[in-house]
Amino acid sequence: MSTARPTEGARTAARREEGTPASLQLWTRCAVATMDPTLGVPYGLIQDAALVIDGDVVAWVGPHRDLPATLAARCDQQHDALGALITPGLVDCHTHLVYGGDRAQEFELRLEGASYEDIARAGGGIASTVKATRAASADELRAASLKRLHALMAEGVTTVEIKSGYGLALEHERKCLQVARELGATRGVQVRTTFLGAHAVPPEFAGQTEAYLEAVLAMLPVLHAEGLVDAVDAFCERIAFSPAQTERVFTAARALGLPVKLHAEQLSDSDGAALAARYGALSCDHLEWLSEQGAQAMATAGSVAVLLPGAFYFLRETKLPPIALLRELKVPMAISTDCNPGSSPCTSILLMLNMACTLFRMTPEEALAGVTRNAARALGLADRGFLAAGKRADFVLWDAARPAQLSYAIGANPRLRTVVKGEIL
Ligand code: DI6
Ligand code: FE
Repeated sequence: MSTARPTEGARTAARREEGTPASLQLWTRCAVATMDPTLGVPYGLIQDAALVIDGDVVAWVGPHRDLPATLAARCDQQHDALGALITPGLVDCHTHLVYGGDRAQEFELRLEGASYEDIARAGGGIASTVKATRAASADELRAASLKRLHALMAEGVTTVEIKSGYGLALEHERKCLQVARELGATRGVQVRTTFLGAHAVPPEFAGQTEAYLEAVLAMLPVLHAEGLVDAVDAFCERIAFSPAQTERVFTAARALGLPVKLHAEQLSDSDGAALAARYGALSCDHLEWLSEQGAQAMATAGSVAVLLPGAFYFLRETKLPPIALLRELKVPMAISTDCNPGSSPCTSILLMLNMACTLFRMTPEEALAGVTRNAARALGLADRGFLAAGKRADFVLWDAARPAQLSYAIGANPRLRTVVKGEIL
């Protein structure tokens, strides 16, 4: 994978040390959908743009005619984008992509009439993936998960969140988080890991949810001390953990200084979003059954609403998340694949853009903000999500005349190139 050739970022850093002027990249003949909200135009779109990259960050972006001559003179690498559309690197902020096996058989059962909840209650569902994940070696998990990661990257994803939650015992949760971290060493992508020990009750704790919760609370500090946890999540639902149990997980996260997120209001209204908001949650995810109070609590706390059209579609849900309410309350909305074997076996972020528009009636601009600016915010990453001076130089060149084409086409992949931290992949 790696060659002896130093990266652009490394070369720039070396030049800085030598005291020579830094090497700057200049990208021209492009339209840039910066997604910068301060520009006050749809998509933060700049036609006939120029983009200047200094090492691994954006130095300047704006109309080409406004590019300062002194800055242009310092650009020693010229890139002709040949009319491409440039967007920020895409952020998939909610995935469970490290798992063993698949659930095609359960899909067949559901087509014969069994519901997702029926299957979960009968010991299938998440439990069957837990069995396959525990049985898989780290190498097997890595190989299976890498295919899914590559599929996301092929569509311009440069940052991915990966949750644990199919191990449900210390050694297996550790194995999954380690695999996720190792996937983050793949060139061209950054991985953030979330501990989701409170995803389901494993078979050895059947009927003893409280006892399993104690085990989760014991795992968290260990995995955190091993440097494997960026955030903590839980599945607050009648088939999973109650609000009171969820709150214990949040208290433990807070004690370690870790941010929280929540699978909330997916199948019923458990008032999880309001609880998560009280803990300053980065995001509340799913939210089909979100109440008005829940949405208000999220607005006050500044939590992002992560909407998952793949799960809505695949489970054939009919209750839509309250998009109009979230919009009215100015709750930032993100979109993600929820890549997982049970409710969203999906590795296409572009398909999610389309479904966010067709199923959820979001605008293409909201959908794109959902996989850039707001998705970065859902991960607490202030250094990316839109293109402006000082932000990470993660961006994608697309064969598209206008940004709406990214959510309009079904099954197309107009990606031309990806640049991560200033390095062209
Ligand atoms: N909600 C979901 O949609 C996924 N996890 C969760 O808490 C589904 C997980 C699965 O069915 O394997
Ligand atoms: Fe999920």
